[in-house]
Amino acid sequence: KVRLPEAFNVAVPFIDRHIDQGRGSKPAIRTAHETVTYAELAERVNRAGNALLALGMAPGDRLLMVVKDCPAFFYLFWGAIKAGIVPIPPNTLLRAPDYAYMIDDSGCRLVVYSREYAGEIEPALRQLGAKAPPALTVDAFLAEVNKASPSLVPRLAAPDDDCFWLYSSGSTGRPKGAVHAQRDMVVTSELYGVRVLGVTEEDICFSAAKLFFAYGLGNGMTFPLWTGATAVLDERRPTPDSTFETIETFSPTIFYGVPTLYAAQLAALDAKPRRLESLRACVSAGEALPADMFRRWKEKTGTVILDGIGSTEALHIFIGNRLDDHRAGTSGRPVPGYEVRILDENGDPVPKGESGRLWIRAESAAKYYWNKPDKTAETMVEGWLNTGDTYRQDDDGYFIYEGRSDDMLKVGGIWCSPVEIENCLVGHPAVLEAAVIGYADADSLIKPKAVVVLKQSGDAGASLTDELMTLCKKSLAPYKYPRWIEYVPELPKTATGKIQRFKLRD
Ligand code: 3SK
Repeated sequence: KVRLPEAFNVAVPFIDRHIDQGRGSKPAIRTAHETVTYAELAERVNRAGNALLALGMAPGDRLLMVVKDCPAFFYLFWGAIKAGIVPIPPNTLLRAPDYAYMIDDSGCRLVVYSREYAGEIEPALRQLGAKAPPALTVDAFLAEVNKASPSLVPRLAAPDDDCFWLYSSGSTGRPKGAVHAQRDMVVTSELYGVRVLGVTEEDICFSAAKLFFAYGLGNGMTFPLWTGATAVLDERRPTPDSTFETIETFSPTIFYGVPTLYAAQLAALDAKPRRLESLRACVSAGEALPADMFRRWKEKTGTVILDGIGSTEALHIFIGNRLDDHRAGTSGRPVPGYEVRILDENGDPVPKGESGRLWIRAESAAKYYWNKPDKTAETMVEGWLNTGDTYRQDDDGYFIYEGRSDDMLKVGGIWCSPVEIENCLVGHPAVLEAAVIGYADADSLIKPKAVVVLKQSGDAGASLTDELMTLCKKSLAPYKYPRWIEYVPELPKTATGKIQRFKLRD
């Protein structure tokens, strides 16, 4: 168990502690535009907390922060927490209706957004009309920060008190606000960051997975701040070129990616070698890393990729490979401090080697889903979390991912609901019905594939396929569009009319 005082504020050990420990002049954050020391970070966090209070927020209020990977993300997140305000950083790739839903569902008192997202946030606010809370851009917020006082007394809380939320998507229905407690970031940073990865203050951490993602939040913010290391932030869309350039410029010691990016990086390394020798470890999560990719990366870079599995609800990786204990093609073994069970449909443990549903018990687990008691009861049972993943263990105890127990897909490491893509496709006048399934691409990574029934079968053709793909790209978060569209005369269904996606997968 991770021990914490009865009354504390988690911003103190993550931010202020470093000043007392003599790290004031050390870089906490580096970007292509600026370096922020621990002393500057502590001061700006205080100013940000004071600015939020001056803008009318009170302890317990929620702040929706749709912010790119930049130092202001840190100021807002920690300033809110230090002032007792609850920050909610959603996925920044969503569309206006998604944000309208989250603003309304969370009852947030303020929205702060990077100006790059104005094209989605402003229509979301307009859609809410009189119900919309005040909103301002990060630039406008930073102007308030500059005017605010540099000292802020931390608002005391218990380790179990609400601290921040992350929205998690479901196979049907709307995203769920997973409510995390003050304790949770300490637990993930200590159990996975320190005890599995061995992050120390000597490390320089670069996460291509963005901060809004639970995986990126740990990799790129809480692990470096917990250990007094340096976080490298890159606001650009992660591509092989952008990530290699960042690695060559800042010499990180740990790089965190997802399999889709590692696949693209491997292809780029075939064309042009890059200087990656600063890396002592690479980490992957979001979807299972194919064994072949692990081998090719090691061959090309000399570094291993430590694959692991985590969740928004658990906050970070709970089963993972380690530098001194890894096996390609597996998610590794349970992170010390996490309990893991594979259960059959009756809730009994399966014999070793057999597949079943993965349940975990985690001190970092979300307390509940906001406003969703039924979903909370399904997922969080007597202290255990139902991950929704099917797993088996090999003879040596390594965990092997076998797929989802529902129809959800992970695309580039981000959850994607087939129902949402299907709803978008049936919005096209030529489409009668659609089913979306995961389909493996040339790198064995899953992408959405649509199976479509048309109103008039003669309409199928390349131009309709282009139209449908464009419609999805425009209406949905861009990673969700179907990479392939197949036309069929009818879809397999149950007697009650439910689409049997598993039959299409087979
Ligand atoms: O997808 C994962 O494996 C993951 C890992 C760490 C934190 C969050 C998630 C969803």
